[in-house]
Amino acid sequence: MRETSQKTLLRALAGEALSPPPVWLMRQAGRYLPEYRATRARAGDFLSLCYNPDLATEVTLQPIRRYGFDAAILFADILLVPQALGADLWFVTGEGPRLSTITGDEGVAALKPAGEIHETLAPVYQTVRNVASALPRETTLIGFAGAPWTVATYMIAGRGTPDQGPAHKLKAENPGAFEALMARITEATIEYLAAQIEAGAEVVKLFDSWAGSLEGEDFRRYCQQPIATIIEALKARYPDVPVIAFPRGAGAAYAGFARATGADCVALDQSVSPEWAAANVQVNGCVQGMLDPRHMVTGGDALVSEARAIVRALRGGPHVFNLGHGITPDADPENVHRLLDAIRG
Ligand code: 1CP
Repeated sequence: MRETSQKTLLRALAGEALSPPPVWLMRQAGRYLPEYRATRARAGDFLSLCYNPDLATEVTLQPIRRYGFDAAILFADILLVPQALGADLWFVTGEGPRLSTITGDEGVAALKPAGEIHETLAPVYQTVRNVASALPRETTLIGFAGAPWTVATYMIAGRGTPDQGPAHKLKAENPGAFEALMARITEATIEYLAAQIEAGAEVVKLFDSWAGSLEGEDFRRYCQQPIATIIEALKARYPDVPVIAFPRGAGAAYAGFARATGADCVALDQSVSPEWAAANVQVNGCVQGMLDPRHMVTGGDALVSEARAIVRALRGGPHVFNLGHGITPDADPENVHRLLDAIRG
């Protein structure tokens, strides 16, 4: 049995203010690490890496070995759920993901039922089991999925888009198909995260990377509401498993997001200040994020002073140190050591 009491991440998510705060980084396993690039080359391509439990376990553990982060995040991708629902998925080197597109009712009708995703995703659950048994006992294992809106934007457009235009268009022109798609993704996400928890994930995170393009009532209906539905279903079965929600780009709507969704922790991007987050978001629970990932490329005194400013502003309440978005492939691995020294002193 791993001891919960030693796990700083679980303590912070439960509401404890810790000094220093626990730390992990979004995309901590990734192309900025030479050992990741070597393992990915062995796998051949990105999807083969995601579906190979031995190699996916290896890359999940690499940043833990190198840096001793307080949490490991499962190595997988948010686009595995669309694939498990029957979408075609492939990655174009140097460009990114490509999927078959959903343009109307037939596309949604052709998807598999949510209950049938597990055969495709079984290797991911095996990775979770492997990592859970290999982690140091002070390290927490985070599982994750994309939030329905963000996953829908990729399933509709077939790729990443600057303004999520195709998804907004389907939402406006065929709300029936759009809402049926959102409902299917929501159901599949509950299934997927429950299976990750059964396999050993101790925390789960929902990435709504494109929440920032939803305004007003759309934000409530298509970001907040589906996330609340997923959290409610998970809490009914696993009341003690904390959930982190990342409605990236939510701006002022970060305030109140935890209460509206039941999230135990809200992850914030670098557009908000730590002082604002302390006054408006941390009042409702744990917060995470905000350091601009560019500091991991540029380093220097600014990295240290910005990291310390975040720690200082949030030290009165529960805080998990993280970046405002994923670490980029051009980051210097040495800057991660500098960051950890600045936080852990
Ligand atoms: O070439 C490579 O090796 C692939 C790069 C890569 C990596 C390392 C992709 C392709 N996905 C991942 C892993 C990944 N993706 C993780 C694993 C663990 C970790 O954080 O260390 C996670 C949590 C994700 C989540 C993810 N995938 C998101 C949400 C978070 C975010 O960054 O906003 C999104 C939007 C994706 C889609 C995706 N997968 C990969 C790319 C390049 C993209 C973005 C594509 C686009 O919008 O154009």
